[in-house]
Amino acid sequence: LLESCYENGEGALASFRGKRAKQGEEPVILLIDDDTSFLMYMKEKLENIGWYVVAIANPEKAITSFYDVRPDCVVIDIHMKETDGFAVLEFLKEKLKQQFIPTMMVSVDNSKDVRIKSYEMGADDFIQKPFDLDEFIVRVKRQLERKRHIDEVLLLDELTHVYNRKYLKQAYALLQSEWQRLKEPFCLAVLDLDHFKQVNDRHGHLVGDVVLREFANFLKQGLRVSDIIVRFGGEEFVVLFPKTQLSEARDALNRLRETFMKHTFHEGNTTFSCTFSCGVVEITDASEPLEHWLRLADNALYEAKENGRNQVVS
Ligand code: GH3
Ligand code: MG
Ligand code: MG
Ligand code: MG
Repeated sequence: LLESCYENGEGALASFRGKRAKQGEEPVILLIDDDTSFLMYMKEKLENIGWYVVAIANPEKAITSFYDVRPDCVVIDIHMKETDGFAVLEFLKEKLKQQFIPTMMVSVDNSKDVRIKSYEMGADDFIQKPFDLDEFIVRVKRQLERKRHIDEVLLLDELTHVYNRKYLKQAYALLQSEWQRLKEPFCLAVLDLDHFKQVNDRHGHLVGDVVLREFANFLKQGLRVSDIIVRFGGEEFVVLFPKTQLSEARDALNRLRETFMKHTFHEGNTTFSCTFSCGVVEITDASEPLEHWLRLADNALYEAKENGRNQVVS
């Protein structure tokens, strides 16, 4: 039974989803190898050090589950029964263009040709089987560090450390492909600080920056780990709410709005507060481009501003 779980990937994915919902921050390693006893061994060892491991023996299943897993590193066996590891790497190439996910090839064949081909095809590392577990771990760790660094440089907003617009595109693409399978609604909100120009004019640009940072932290604390927070530009933020209906998103945003308006900022002897307005839409058809939904959310935001600000319009 265990073997068949690994074989078709279903069991591995189901338990993974359960765990991911609880935690969320630990690195996720996708192991693709036709040797199920090797997978079981590796899964146990790597989970002992706190990584999430999705171990899949069927390369095709591994490819189709790629978007669910959202791995931080992919380890691919080269010699497998049906598809070889290079074919898997080739297939992942397109997906890996959109986001950086390090790949590590493993093989009993340590010939120069196999090593060269691995690197030529874009693999980030190659390790011969059987390997020393400590060495394997340190080499995967190194790849995870590279990913974290690259993501930070490319995908995080410098001032607020939430995601930037580039990441929004990636995240929407991922949710699009999930939507194609499950047709589950999700939501998108545009949030804009009210009269933010006045904050800058009265208290200076640096205080304005502090407000932006605190607002971003507010969003992080008040929303789910799975919600995707983006600084879209200036004092405008976008939030994607996966697996969320409109009423839930609206409630969450209103809760946030009420706590944020009560928050006071201190500058010298003066204290002040700040509010935001928000437009939120439910994405009922993710085959539409991101821009379509941004436009609709923007219209709702405009309405919120027109109606007196400090409100959520859907
Ligand atoms: P509204 O309620 O209609 O949204 O009014 P507003 O004043 O917030 O809107 P407006 O678009 O007129 O002004 C946005 C201001 O945000 C102007 C700009 O100086 C400020 N801003 C944009 N980016 C930054 C930033 O990175 N730091 C600081 N301190 N201010 C910024
Ligand atoms: Mg093999
Ligand atoms: Mg504004
Ligand atoms: Mg604005």
